[in-house]
Amino acid sequence: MSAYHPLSEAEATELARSIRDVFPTGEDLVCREIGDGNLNLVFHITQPATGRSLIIKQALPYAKVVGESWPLSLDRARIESEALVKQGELAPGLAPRVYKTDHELALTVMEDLSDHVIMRRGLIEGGHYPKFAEHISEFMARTLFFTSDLGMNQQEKKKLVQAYVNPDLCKITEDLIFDHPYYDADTNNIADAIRDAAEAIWRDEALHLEVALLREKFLTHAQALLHGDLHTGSIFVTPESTKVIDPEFAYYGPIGFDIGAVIANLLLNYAAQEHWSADEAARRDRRAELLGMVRDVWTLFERKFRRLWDEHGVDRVARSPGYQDDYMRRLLQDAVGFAGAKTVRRVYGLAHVADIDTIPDAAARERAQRMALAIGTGLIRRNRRAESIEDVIRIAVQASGS
Ligand code: SR1
Ligand code: MG
Repeated sequence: MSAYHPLSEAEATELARSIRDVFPTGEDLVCREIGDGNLNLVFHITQPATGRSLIIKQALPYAKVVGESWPLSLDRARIESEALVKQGELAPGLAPRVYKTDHELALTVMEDLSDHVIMRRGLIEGGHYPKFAEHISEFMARTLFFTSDLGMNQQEKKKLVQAYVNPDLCKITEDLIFDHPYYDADTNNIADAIRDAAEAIWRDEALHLEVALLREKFLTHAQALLHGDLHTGSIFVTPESTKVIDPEFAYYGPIGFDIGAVIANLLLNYAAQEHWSADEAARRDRRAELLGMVRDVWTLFERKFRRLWDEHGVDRVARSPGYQDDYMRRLLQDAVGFAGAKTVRRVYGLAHVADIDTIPDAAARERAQRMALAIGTGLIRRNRRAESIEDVIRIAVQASGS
């Protein structure tokens, strides 16, 4: 196939036919474009006769959520496919298999995970994922440690920093997470009912200082190769399995950004329980479960990251007494701050979350939005003073009034 153009379903089918690992026989294939994200085309191709299937993800040269007026580099598809392969190597079983990449067509052919559910949908529908914290902490500890100066040769790391320079996608984050929610930007999408809460945030200069400090870390702190967009829409789950997808925002950044993304999205669902739990008792139980997941994600991550450091640390300086403790304290504080910023932007920034937006009852939706903002701003205010993951739990419990 030739130079870049968005594939038709017929072209996607032809391409799929060449993936002999998945379709060794010539029976008919059925293709559907199922992309419901913000940026890309996603083709789901099945072979009804054998039950085999795969996914083709193709980048568009603009942000689908906005249109052609927002151009985006196709190089993000190369970054995504290389990150998928690297994450699959570093965290076996926790990323989809990649069958083929085509940089010219800006696409990746990968494992179909339709036997899993997107975690955001699973949580909305009340699913239980008892192994999630174990899996996601493993994914983050291994991918972040082994791409950092702690876990790999530092000159080789500089080459990776270069390979993963991702300016267009970083710019989306810089604007939509660290800038636009803090003034009356055109991109914001603010429900009338909570405009007063957004305006209060626009006036809060102490909060703006904390966000500026977090943004500085995002801009300058090339600690490890991040996933870069690790929300619950980028994670497929079953009760037994977890697969992390969509690392198109991958770049070298602060480790706490990925951890904060996971925590923020659990807390957004926590706030959304204003609607999704059937009654007060169910709500109390579900929220306790979600906070247990938040606690476990951090606690297991910390334990695993420290163990990797002790067993695989690459140099002498990193064994300086006190350095590991200081580093882990800073990771926690960064994670708390980034979790806060990621929570706020999902309430009235450009891209919201279905957990809250699909709440049909206006009053419950408004309560959830206000609660998420209270949690998000609480985390941002706390970040540099956070001492333990219990600080996060306390802020969430206080915001829910329970
Ligand atoms: C224009 S893209 C909007 C958001 O979708 C992605 O998942 C990222 O979180 C981005 O900020
Ligand atoms: Mg995505």
